Amino acid sequence: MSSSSLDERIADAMVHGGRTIGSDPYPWPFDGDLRPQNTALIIIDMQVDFCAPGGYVDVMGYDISLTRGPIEPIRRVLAAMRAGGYHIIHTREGHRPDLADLPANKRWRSQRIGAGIGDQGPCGRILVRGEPGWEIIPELQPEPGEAIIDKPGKGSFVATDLELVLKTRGIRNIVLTGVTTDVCVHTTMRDANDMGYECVLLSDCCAATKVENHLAAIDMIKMQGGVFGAVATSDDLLRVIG
Ligand code: C5J
Repeated sequence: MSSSSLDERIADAMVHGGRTIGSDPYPWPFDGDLRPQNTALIIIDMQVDFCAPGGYVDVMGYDISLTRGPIEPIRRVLAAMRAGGYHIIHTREGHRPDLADLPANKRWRSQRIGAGIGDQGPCGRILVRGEPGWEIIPELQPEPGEAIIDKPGKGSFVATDLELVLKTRGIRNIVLTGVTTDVCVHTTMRDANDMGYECVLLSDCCAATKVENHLAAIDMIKMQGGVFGAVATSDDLLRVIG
């Protein structure tokens, strides 16, 4: 780690080809150090259970046209970041078939609304690893070499090796996409931010099961000068890296 001051390092990054994207409430990343080697795209939970007919979100009665909205923008960002040699990470929310990692309260709450996690649904057992509903949707299938993080919770760090993957690969900038903005994406962003990662959320590459929650979640990020990081659109990113 260099002993130079933060201001010196930021000035150095800018002089040596520093790049930022147009984002709110500050140009991201904060120090202009945006490179394929230190930056990952994380695509959160773009699974059948969250974005396809017969999945968990559909069974709960929410409108999957909302959670399907980010598919095309994510596809464009994914193609550009793959082409640019950036790190690509996918996550999947799901539980062991024996449900040993499913907290009783999580199961109870889902059963109460008729979408019991672990129970049989139109796409197999809901949110259970290996079932058709748990698979990533065909439009955003991972390619060989891209890390897939299986998580039993809403955040991507608890009970996973995501931190080890990020550290091993030298990643410190994270571009967040996926569903849902207010639950798994936000939890992951908050945790990553607390761990010192420099995060940006792409607003059109995320969605919630309620538009107001999506908008509120975006607003929360931008408080206090960017309390959890920054917010941009896919076009803002593609203009710089595309
Ligand atoms: C939820 C998620 N909403 N992926 N999961 O239960 O956001």
